[in-house]
Amino acid sequence: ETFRLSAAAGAGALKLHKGDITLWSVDGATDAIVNAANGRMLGGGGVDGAIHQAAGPQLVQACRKVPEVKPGIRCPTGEARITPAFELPVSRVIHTVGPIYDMDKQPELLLKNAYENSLKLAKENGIQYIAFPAISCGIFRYPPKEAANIAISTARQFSVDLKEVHFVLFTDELYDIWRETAQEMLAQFEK
Ligand code: AR6
Repeated sequence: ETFRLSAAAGAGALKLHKGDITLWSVDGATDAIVNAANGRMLGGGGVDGAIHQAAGPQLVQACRKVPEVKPGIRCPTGEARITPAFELPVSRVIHTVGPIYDMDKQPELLLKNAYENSLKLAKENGIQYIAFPAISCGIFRYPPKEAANIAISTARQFSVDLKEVHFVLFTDELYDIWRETAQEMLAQFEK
């Protein structure tokens, strides 16, 4: 399903899909998927595990080269880092770290920062098409409706920077929540 990110002519689009983000790509040159990583950036479960599996072992090698900002931490919560995508069909992977909902202070701000810093890094690297999973909505237990509000409102704020912002939702429940939230916040493209 496709929505307009703003009323302005030529503004970017928001597209929602259900499925596996490791299979997503638009052109293999100006596209990137976002990984819901952890601060160490050396892989994990959930979408992080799936992305590392699909990208192949070179991805963890590239992540190891990202400098640590404190011992063991390459990407603090709310920040983002970029690597090549290796065997994935996209050009780059943007790794971000969302908050652990019932543990981190100010989870709303940290989740907004994770989306915002991913979108800024995409722009700086010439990415025109980006796909996000539902950051923090799995192992990190963020309530999905609140997460959808933050995800879509932050995407809208950066709509001038990118041609398309996609969300690839892994479950029917998440897809329905994202669609409902987009319908509340955005106008739909004329069919
Ligand atoms: N494509 C799209 N979405 C997926 C996929 C996939 N292939 N696989 C899972 N999801 P999670 P988090 C969905 O747990 O909550 C890792 O261990 C999943 O259904 O992957 O940010 C990291 O290393 C959920 O809706 O990420 C961190 O330690 C969403 O992706 C920690 O988990 C996010 O769930 C991060 O936890």
